[in-house]
Amino acid sequence: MRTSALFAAFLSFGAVLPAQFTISEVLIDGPGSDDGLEFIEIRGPASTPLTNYYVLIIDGDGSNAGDIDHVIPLGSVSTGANGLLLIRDTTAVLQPPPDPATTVLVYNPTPDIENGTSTFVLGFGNPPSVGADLDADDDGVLDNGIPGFTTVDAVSITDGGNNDRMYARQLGGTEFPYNGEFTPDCLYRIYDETGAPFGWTVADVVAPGPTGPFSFDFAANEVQGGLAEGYGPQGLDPGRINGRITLWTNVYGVDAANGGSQVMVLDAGQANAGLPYLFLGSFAGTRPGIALHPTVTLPLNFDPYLVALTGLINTPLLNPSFGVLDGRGRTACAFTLPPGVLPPDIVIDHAAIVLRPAPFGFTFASTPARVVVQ
Ligand SMILES: [Ca+2]
Ligand SMILES: [Ca+2]
Ligand SMILES: [Ca+2]
Ligand SMILES: [Ca+2]
Repeated sequence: MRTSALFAAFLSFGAVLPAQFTISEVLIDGPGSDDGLEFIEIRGPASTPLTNYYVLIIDGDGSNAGDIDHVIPLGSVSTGANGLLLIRDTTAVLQPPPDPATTVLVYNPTPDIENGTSTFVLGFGNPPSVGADLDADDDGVLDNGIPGFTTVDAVSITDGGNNDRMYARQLGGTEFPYNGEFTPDCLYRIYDETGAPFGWTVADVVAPGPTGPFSFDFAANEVQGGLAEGYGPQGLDPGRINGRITLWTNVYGVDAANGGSQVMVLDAGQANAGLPYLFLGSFAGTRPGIALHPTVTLPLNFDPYLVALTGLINTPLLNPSFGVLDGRGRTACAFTLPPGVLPPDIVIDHAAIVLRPAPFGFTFASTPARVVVQ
């Protein structure tokens, strides 16, 4: 990826959603039968009515592209004292149970939410009717937007089907290209320290029973967006404030034969604004990592790649691997694999550290982020 494209992605990051309400979590494909397992979590200001708000689900599968599958009215409820609304399709007890401060709205989508290519939309106004087709020619462009309806948040996933369509980007939201490995069971939002949206992640989930707890499937490596085993959120937390990771990635993997790039966005927080950072990587995993300071452990194990990166800064492979964080303590760095350099099925982890020049020290280590050579 060209540097200009990298920074275009970075600058648009987090700036597309000025809304006060956001979609924070979605489970559409639980283990076993989905009925009774599906939920959507909304996060916003505390104890605030969602008057005239709706969740829309737009089908993206082939000849059904653009069809409104579900219209879920939220106008009868307010967020809870913690800012959360949990929309559930059953009253069965969840594990772990939602925070008592969360508002729980029971709404059972019939039929169940489709597990393929879909766009999830949160907004207000006059919703379209169930069955309406907003993309008559199935070209992936909404023919007239969503007439009479104002979108405040949108996200799309896909199962990679031929002629499938995603609509979130034209609505100001985020689309996940097919990762080549798995169709996500869930979407999970990452927020920054201020509660502003930072990035979306997706995963498959596993659970010991029909009502959870729903763990991300790290064993099968069916996670993307910076979720990492042993660091940050390890599973869904419906009705509870989402956990944090500090290194987000835009794609699951890069192609071995053709090469490709993965953009990583670091959120080291306001306390680290203006300080120098360094991205490093390892082919040897994240545990136990390298202790740099009593409170700062780099989640990467020593190997020749890590050692090489300490002396090869800002190369096309990892760029810019060294620089200065912006006023919010953020930056972006791209890992770019040239064609034919590595065979498929290799996993590489990256992480970033933040340095204090004087007196010299380490103030921060990010969570690790994985890229899979596919
Ligand atoms: Ca489903
Ligand atoms: Ca169209
Ligand atoms: Ca259509
Ligand atoms: Ca949650």
